[in-house]
Amino acid sequence: MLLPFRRTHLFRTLAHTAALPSSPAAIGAAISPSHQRRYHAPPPSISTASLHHASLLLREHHHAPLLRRHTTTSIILRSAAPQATHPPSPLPHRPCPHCCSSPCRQLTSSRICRPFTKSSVLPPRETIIPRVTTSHETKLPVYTTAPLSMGSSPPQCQGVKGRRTMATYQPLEDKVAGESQTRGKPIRCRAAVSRKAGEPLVMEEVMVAPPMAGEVRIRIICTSLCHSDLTYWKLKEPPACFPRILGHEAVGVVESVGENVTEVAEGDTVLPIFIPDCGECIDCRSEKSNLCSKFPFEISPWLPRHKSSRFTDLKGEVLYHFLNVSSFSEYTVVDIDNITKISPAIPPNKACLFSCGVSTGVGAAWRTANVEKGSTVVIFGLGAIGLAVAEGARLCGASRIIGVDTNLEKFDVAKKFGVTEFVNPRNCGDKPVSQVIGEMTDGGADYCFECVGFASLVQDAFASCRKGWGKAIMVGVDKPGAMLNFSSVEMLHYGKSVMGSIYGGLKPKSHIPVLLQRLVDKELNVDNFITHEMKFEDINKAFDLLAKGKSIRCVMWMDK
Ligand code: CXF
Ligand code: ZN
Repeated sequence: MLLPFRRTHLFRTLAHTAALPSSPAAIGAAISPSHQRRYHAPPPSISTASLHHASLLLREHHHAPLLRRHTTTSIILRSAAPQATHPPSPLPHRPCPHCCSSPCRQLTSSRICRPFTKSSVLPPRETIIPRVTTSHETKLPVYTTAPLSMGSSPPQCQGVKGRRTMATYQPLEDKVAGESQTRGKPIRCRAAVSRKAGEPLVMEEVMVAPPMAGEVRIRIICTSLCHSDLTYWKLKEPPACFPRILGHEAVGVVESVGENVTEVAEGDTVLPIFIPDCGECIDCRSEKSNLCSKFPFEISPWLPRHKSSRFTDLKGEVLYHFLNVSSFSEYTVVDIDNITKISPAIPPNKACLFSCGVSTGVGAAWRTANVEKGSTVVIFGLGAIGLAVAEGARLCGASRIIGVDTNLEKFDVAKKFGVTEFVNPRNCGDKPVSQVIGEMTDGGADYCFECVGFASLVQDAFASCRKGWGKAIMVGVDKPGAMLNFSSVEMLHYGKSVMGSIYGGLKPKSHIPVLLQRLVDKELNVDNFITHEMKFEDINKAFDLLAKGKSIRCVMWMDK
């Protein structure tokens, strides 16, 4: 075995059988009507799309061979020097009576939230995190309460104001002054237009109309490439449509706002985020959901509020929007419900990652799964999303983070994100990977994340969970129409859960400021996600790198 990391434990899995279910033959039985009544379960086969609340395509293509089982001896390697050292804690996972049980306004350094210091830097899921209010004098977010102080850094109730540790990105402010001159007028700018499925994007000039009521026009500073862009670039059938301006991970500056927009002002730094957060509907008001029902999320060619496009090419032909963002353009228009104001102090190349990938993975561990301190986590697929789940699990204080991937090179990278142990399904002999995980964890993991986008892997994740409380969380997105099959008996008898997670279960306007504060405090590390940075005009190179599995995130700068 040529593996580039030290090993303290190298052990062969034994021939004894673990109690976990994993046989493909056991999978496929229909869920009985009585089960449906009991668990409010969907009909016999559960649509993966319904678990994600959308028919979407996201496939980590370079993971395609994941989980093929081969006949060589199963070898499990445990990394000797895990990045994250989180001793298991017997402490219950509940709010600290001093400062977390209700929104805290007055934290001082003497009132530290003890249960979450050191080993868990994210607040427990049940902590109420209010939406951020903004101060137009300072143009910086000011938090109404302080959920940000439960880490190892000193508590701070007053948001990011006055404690910026990173230099403000100056070019944003230089340009802001002139931008009001374009208010109310169409803007002619460069965009990378996807004109035909799978063909190189065309860098061309386009017209971006002024924002309509409830919308915001943004000058993009940085945009990065996510697998969903690749998926919808390649897809030939609906919901794909062309010509389209793809891109949904970005950061920018508000150029102008439409009628009735008061939440942001010209010059504010913002993240456009594909998930809306209106703050008013029953779902936005509930802590249990991030699925706004005012503008239910869909893969639409239009902006959500007026169901129309703000883009045309120079011949007057309409260009379609993508995921409510369309950031592969120097300017774009986004609904205010899809905008989160952030501090201009956050370096843009890092900030843009929070529009999708990093937040999706970290949120899946924090908000969807609610990983507790001392937990054992398994991540199927060590691409960008899987690595972000690892980072989230580490922040939540997980003790063991087991990465499953067929690509050995991923293991070396994954160590930097806190993955402590690795399983290569190709080396599991004739044992199903769930059996190997069952043996490693003495009965199954607490949380198993599927981050590739294969329905069959969700079943493996489910089978790798501990009976009684294990949760399998779907983060990867399989093709539309893909179905999940679970044994009715196993589902009934084992007491496990399967959960869908879109945007990591995060409510953008409440939770992104929490994550960004972790970034500022250097608790959340995103440096290792950025494998490439380039000029916007080199966007086709970025597509190529991601398609070949050579990048985690390519960040493109508009003005470099
Ligand atoms: C996807 C998740 C499903 C909807 C489209 C976007 N996430 C990230 O790219
Ligand atoms: Zn994405």
